[in-house]
Amino acid sequence: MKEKTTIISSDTERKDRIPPGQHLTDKWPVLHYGSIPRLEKSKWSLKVFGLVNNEKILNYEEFTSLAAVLVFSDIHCVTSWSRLNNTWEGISTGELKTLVNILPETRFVIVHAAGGFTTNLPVNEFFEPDVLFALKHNGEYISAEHGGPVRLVVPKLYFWKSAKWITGIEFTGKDKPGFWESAGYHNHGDPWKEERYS
Ligand SMILES: Nc1nc2c(c(=O)[nH]1)N[C@H]1C(S)=C(S)[C@@H](COP(=O)(O)O)O[C@H]1N2
Ligand SMILES: [Mo]
Repeated sequence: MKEKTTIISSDTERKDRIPPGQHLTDKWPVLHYGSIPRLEKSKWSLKVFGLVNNEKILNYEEFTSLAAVLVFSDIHCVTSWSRLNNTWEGISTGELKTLVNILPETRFVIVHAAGGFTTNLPVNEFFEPDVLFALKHNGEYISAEHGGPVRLVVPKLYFWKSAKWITGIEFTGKDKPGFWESAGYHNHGDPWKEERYS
C-alpha cells in the first residue's frame, strides 16, 4: 500500500499551543445545532458547484478513491475547550482543484452540510494544506455524532468552521455568512486573535 503523506498543522509547532482564553480537555465533546443526521455511505454524495467550469457530484466510492492524507492538528472550540494531538485521515481540499477547474473570480467557499447547515471561509484558507475532508479520527471512522461519514476539518480556525455531515462545496465571489456566523459568531474565527463573536 502507498505511504500516505502526513501534514503537520503549523499551529501544533507553536511553543505555547493553547490560544488565549482556552483550556485543555482530553475528551471530545459533541456540539452542533439540531439532531444527528444518519447519512449512509451508499447514499452519500458531495456536490462541488458554483464558480467552476465543470460541476461535479461524487459518490462515496468516487470521493474516497481520491488520494488520502494524514493531518496532525489541534482543535479549538469557541466555547473554550481545546483538544490537542488529533490525527485525521481523509481527502485534502486541494484534490478539488484538479477535479472541477475553479474560476479565478472565486473568493469564498460555502460549505454545505445535511439539514441546510452552512459555513463560509475565504478560498485561500479553504485550500491551506492542513484542511481536509476527514473520514477518520485517530485511526477510527468518524462516528455520526462527530460528523461522519465525511466532515470538514479546518485546523487554523475555531472548530465551528469544521462542518460535520458535509454534502456540498460551493465556490463563490460573494461571501455568505453561514449558520453560526449569522447567529452571532465571528465571520472569520481565528482562535489566536480570539475572533469569537461579532
Ligand atoms: N453540520 C454541522 N456542523 C457543525 C456544527 C453544526 O451545528 N452543524 N457545529 C459546529 C460547532 S459549533 C462545533 S464546536 C463542532 C463540534 O464538533 P464535534 O461535535 O465533533 O466536537 O462542529 C461544528 N460543525
Ligand atoms: Mo462550537
